This record gives sequence, C-alpha cells and structure tokens, in this order.
Amino acid sequence: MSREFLFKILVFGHSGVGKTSIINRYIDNEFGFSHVPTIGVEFRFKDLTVDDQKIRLQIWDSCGQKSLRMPFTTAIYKNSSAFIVAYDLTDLDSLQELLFFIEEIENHANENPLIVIVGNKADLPSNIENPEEKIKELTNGKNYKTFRTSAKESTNVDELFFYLIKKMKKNAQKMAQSINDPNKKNDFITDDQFNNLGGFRPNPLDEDKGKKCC
Ligand SMILES: Nc1nc2c(ncn2[C@@H]2O[C@H](COP(=O)(O)OP(=O)(O)OP(=O)(O)O)[C@@H](O)[C@H]2O)c(=O)[nH]1
Ligand SMILES: [Mg+2]
Repeated sequence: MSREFLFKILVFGHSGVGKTSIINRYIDNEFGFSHVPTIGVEFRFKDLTVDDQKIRLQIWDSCGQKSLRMPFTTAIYKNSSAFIVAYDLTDLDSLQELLFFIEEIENHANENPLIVIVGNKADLPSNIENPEEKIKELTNGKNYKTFRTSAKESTNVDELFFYLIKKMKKNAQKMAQSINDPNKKNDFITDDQFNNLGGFRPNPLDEDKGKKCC
C-alpha cells in the first residue's frame, strides 16, 4: 500500500557553516560561492518516492547569526521528525556551538529526537583534529550519527538525507504499529503522535469497517 508522508527537518548551526548550501545542493543540485545570511528561517520542499511511498520533505533552514535568529517554539521542535546540526570542519568555534543547538533540541523536542551532526566543507583542509571525537567529548559521550559533507563538491549530501528518510520512515512505521496495536484499543491519536508519524494518520478503525453496528 502506498502512503504519503510529510517529514519536517530542522537545520541548525553557526552562521556560515553551509546550512543553506547543503540544502541547495540537495534540492537544486546547485552551489553558490557567496554567503547570503539566512534571515529568520527559510522553507524548502522536496518530493520524492522511496520504496513506492510518496514522501514530502519540508526543510526548515534556520539562521546562524544570533541577532537574526528566530526563536522556535516547543511545538515546532515537537512537530519535527529530524534535526540536522551542522558545523564547519575548518572552524572549531562552530563545532563548539553544536552543544547549544543540541541542548535546545533535547530540551524541547519529543523523547529521543533524531539528530544528525554534519561537518561541512570537507573539500577544504580541516584544522580540527578528529572532530568526531571532539563531538563525543562535548556531548558527554553521546553517540550521535555524524556525516562529513561538502556542499561544494556534493559529497555525502544525498547520503545524509537518504539516511534521515530511512530513519524517519522507520520511526513513523513503528509509531503507526503501536497506535494500531489492537491490545491498546486506541481509537484516536494525539497531535504529537500525528506529527511523529510525519503527518500520516493511520486509521485504527479500518478493521471495523464493514462491521454492522449493534
Ligand atoms: N569550500 C566550501 N565552501 C562552502 C561549502 N558549503 C558552503 N560553503 C560556503 O560557505 C559560505 C556560507 O554558506 P551558507 O550556506 O550561506 O551558510 P549558512 O550556514 O546557511 O549561513 P547562515 O545563513 O548565515 O546561517 C558561502 O560562501 C558558501 O559558498 C562547502 O562545502 N565547501
Ligand atoms: Mg543560510
């Protein structure tokens, strides 16, 4: 059966790490050399079909510059399926700022948020020694999935989003199964559950269709 999913992905990171460039590479397969700071938040969409299932990605490209940042409400965090937190492989400050974004997500999102940490500008010589180890130290040994990308050379960008799609689909399917568990006798789902399902509302009453009343 083919189902439609809407997955919301929030992208965070220090100014200039390449958030907009990663998204532009993924959606338009384009790269620009100039840095035009994102103001507040910009929305991008991508439609694709994976395993015969139609998926719409809604990507929120946030602003890195503190003075131009838009504060996100808890509801925005809770309604998101995944989070990309990006840093620049040539800029240690941007790696250290990861912690701020991760804490914001962990404090506001639903339990066990899907977070991927992305070191961008892999085409340039990195001056950070073993960034993945530094991230582990910074986050008290937490095992976040990491990627090294280059928006410029299109390295690992498709792989990053493909990983997220697979994970988000799995999470949505798990949630749908638990909601449809006949032992739980749920006949409605909460808004949080709805959003965790990527906007897919399973109908636990399907099996009752056709049954005559009384
Ligand atoms: N060499 C190299 N440069 C990159 C790469 N990705 C982005 N850049 C450059 O880095 C600068 C900043 O890129 P943006 O994508 O605008 O950065 P951002 O994180 O969206 O910045 P804000 O919107 O201000 O938060 C631009 O000059 C890009 O050309 C990359 O993979 N390699
Ligand atoms: Mg930007």
